Amino acid sequence: MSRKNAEAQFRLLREEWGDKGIDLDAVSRKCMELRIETPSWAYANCGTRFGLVKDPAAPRNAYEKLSDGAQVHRFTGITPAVAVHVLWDNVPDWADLQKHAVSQGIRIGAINPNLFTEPQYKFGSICNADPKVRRAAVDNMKNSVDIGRQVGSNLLSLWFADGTNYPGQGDFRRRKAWMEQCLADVYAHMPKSMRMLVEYKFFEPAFYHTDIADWGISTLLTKKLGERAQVLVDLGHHAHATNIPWIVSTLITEGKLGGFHFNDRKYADDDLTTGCMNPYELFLIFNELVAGMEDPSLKTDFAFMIDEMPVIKPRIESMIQSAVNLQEAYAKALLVDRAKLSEAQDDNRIIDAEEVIRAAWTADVKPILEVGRMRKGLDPDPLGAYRKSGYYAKTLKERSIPETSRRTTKKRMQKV
Ligand code: AFD
Ligand code: MN
Ligand code: MN
Repeated sequence: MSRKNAEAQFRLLREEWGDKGIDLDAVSRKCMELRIETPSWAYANCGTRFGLVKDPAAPRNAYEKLSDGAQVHRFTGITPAVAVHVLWDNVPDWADLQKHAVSQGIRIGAINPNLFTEPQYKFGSICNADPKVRRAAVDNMKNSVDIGRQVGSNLLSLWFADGTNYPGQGDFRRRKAWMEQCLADVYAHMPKSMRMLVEYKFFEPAFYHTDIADWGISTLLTKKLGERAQVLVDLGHHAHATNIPWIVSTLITEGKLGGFHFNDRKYADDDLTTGCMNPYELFLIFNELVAGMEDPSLKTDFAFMIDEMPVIKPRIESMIQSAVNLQEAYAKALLVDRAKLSEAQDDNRIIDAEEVIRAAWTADVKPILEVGRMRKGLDPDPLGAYRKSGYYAKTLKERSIPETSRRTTKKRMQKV
């Protein structure tokens, strides 16, 4: 839509929603105040267990991943941080990597230790029967805490693949005790400014049981650890038909909603573009978040992160899509007339209550976001603006140099 049309549409919408007591200028401003982290691993060559899908322009190291991540923020204005995965993004000097990130207009976000790739974790990390492996996992997490200190990141994001594939393989009670001990050890190592987010996942890679399988165990663990341990909700980590908006609302009331790994899925943990399959559920999640944020008695410092593997999509474009889909869900949730909703709920007027939700869900929020971007000096169409920037062609040329000379580049990069 042209800038002029966007502004004209916005004026009409502002009148319509103004009559309902909703300030569209504030909605537009809040949508540009969203802060979402994109994951470094989304930019790199990635794949499925059936093979790697290579993009000749894919970043070759953590520096280039952050440069790519910076493009998403450059055009959306709402993704100022990139989460790192310590094993996959390892660099000799993390402070130097942070300097590079800042030079690109972003910063390093959540620190993700890797507790599942190395062979030593074959039978688990913090639930491994071998105390030496549990020790290695704890040291790995403490190292991530120290990296967080170095780069000024206050988020330690933990996901464990620990579980078993067969009945009888593991002792559930002992595994839970080991887990609690290891996490308490790491929690004590964190500076007061840091939060630990404990992510659950109901299956995969373990196929009989997963030690941190659902929001219940994550809540039990984080309640025992303390205030600065909270639950991380990854949208792809639930059995089908789970009511995630209800989980989100329940965690908010307990002060235990630490944040999200946003993505979408058709079947399992597919890590597809956020909002591509079930945008209504995403909106209903944001409806609970906005209701929580509007309640002064609740602590609502949520860490919004994307966790996706855009295997067959151009990676930067896919991240821009996800960021925009999140922004749209948030804009719609801000349009919910909460007073009207609550009255209808109290009177059991089910259809009226649903119609309040649907009025927000069916609103065209594009002009609200476009005007929000223009007011920040951004192009109203982030995807189109990125495509016109020529960034992909530039990196394709720089990075897809023939194998022979690539070695020198790699050596040069290692000197960095
Ligand atoms: C995998 C896991 C989990 C974790 C992510 C990054 O399923 O979502 O957060 O890797 O470590 O997707
Ligand atoms: Mn995740
Ligand atoms: Mn996952």
